Amino acid sequence: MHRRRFLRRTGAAAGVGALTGLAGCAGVGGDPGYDVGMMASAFQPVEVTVAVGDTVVWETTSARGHTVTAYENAIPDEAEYFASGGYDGEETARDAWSRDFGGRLESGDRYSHTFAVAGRYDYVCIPHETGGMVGTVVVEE
Ligand SMILES: [Cu+2]
Repeated sequence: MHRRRFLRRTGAAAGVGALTGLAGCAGVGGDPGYDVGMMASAFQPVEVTVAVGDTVVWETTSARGHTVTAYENAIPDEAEYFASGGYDGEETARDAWSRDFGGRLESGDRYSHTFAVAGRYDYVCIPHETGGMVGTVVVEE
């Protein structure tokens, strides 16, 4: 599947580091360098399916700032919590946003997370939650 290959490639690019992967090669060869774009009020695509060990890269592709914030109760029990800003829990992430927009990804900013546990992960963009900006990562064995 194209998506699988794509994710594997971005994972490798992320390992290379900021010099290439994050320098902004959007559009080159049709590979945007990220897996999930954050549009004005939606994750695109809303759902992605990856394999255990894959890294998913999000990028804010609109002018508005967004967050990637896992729903603590909607990820596998054994899974590591994830949120832009590196917060270790949903409440912490929400508090940080309320306080000073902690975890905000401005236009062109990226966030990535490597999924080590199979299962379904639902996440949200805190400032646009009421607008329905939620997404899902499905991690297969
Ligand atoms: Cu948002």
